[in-house]
Amino acid sequence: MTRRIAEGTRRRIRRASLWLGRRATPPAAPGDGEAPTRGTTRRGFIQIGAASSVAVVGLSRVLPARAEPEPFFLTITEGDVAMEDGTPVFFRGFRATDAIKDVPSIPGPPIGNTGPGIKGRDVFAGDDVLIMVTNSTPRDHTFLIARVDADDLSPDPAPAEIVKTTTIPANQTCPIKFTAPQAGTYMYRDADRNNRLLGMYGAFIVLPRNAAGQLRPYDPAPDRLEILTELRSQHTWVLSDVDPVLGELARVQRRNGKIDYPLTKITPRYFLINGETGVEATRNEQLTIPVIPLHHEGEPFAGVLIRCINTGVATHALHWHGNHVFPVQRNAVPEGASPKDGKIRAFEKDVVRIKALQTVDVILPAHTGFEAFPPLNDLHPKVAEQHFPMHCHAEMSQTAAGGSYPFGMLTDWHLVNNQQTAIAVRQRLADERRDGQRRVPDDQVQAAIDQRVGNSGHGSGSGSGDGQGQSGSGDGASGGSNGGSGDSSSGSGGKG
Ligand SMILES: [Cu+2]
Repeated sequence: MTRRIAEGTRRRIRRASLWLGRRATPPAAPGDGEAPTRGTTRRGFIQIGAASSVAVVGLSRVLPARAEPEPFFLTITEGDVAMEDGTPVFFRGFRATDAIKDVPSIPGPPIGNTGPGIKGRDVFAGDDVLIMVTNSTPRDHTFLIARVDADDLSPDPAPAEIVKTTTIPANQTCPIKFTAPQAGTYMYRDADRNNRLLGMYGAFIVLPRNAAGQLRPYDPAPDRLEILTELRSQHTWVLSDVDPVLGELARVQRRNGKIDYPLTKITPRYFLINGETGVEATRNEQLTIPVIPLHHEGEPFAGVLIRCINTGVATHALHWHGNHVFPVQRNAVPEGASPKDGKIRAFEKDVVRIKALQTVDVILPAHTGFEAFPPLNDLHPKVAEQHFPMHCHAEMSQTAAGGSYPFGMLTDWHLVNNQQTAIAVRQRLADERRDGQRRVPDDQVQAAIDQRVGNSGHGSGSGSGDGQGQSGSGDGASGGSNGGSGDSSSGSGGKG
């Protein structure tokens, strides 16, 4: 499952080395916290860039001299959010203070730019950051940003606090002012575990200060893995575990800031990426889904950065079909020298394990898996667009509500032959997403329910393992529908 780059094929070594350098770099000019040392402009991270020289166009912003920071505004609220199967789940969470609807946003509004493109205001390492947190609930809450590398199970985790746990009293607004830490992927949250599980979290993204306006996860330094080419885009995946029972406790304990519900009782039933699952999570090209123009022979190596944040209590194991990924940063710490032999390497991973409260940033290369066959060429039926799933390998998180598949922690990624196709694919996904949000006429819903009830109405409790024919004919509706009743009866036979 885990291999060093150096143990792959010769071609893999050559290509991977081109892209993820393993040599020490000359020391970077140390950031003095005032301004980027190279270049005077900053820009939001681009959605697609054919080459970095092209990519700079149009998105430049001039760095102001150290002025009072423009605040981010968050409001703590609560309310029902419908899950994929229609179940309303009660959440405590954050929303944008100027949001029109007073319901929690799951995940909370990001602080910083989550990408792709410009999705939120950039925060650079060393910036002054001001977050105005309004608590619109009748109970106290807390606000915390901490680098965590112990998981939630340890009795007394000792996080490195970036923002110390700050109490936001009921019905009050508190300014949270701090200096942005080292570049990386962080989470803001209520310090209380149950409040976090109820939805009180969001992404906090800090960009490197000395990357000369390029999209990189961190500043270069001799003791860090060197990334030789700029990344084509970045994405942020906020992973959520949702336990509706905890939500029901919160619903009836409005004034209680800390709900008494031990970790041993927590049973998440919904698992989300950026608040979504199912078909919605495979169409969200605005936020979640990389649509990556293929890296062509002879071009500088290309990939996208995916920042994964586990807000839950379960350990998740993300698996990208179609290619492997390179974790380059964990808990906002770049991959560095191995304590065993002092060497700096990138590990190529099929599945990436992310424990509770951890963040892992991976690079997904913009090429087809090297073992893929037949090779991609002009005769290949998928030459213009390949599309692959990504899902969590932790078994319970592949479903919703304890068994509804595939409504778990999943999404897709697409590899396309050029930028024109990338634009077309994004447009198609956006169209499908809009179509999927249209209300289905009631008679069609009823017809679907009738058909479903008919198909699955095989007799229960008979325990007769070989009564497939009878079982099939017992399904009034499906028995009459077509000759395929054998399919459903074999399913029920297997169950019996
Ligand atoms: Cu898999």
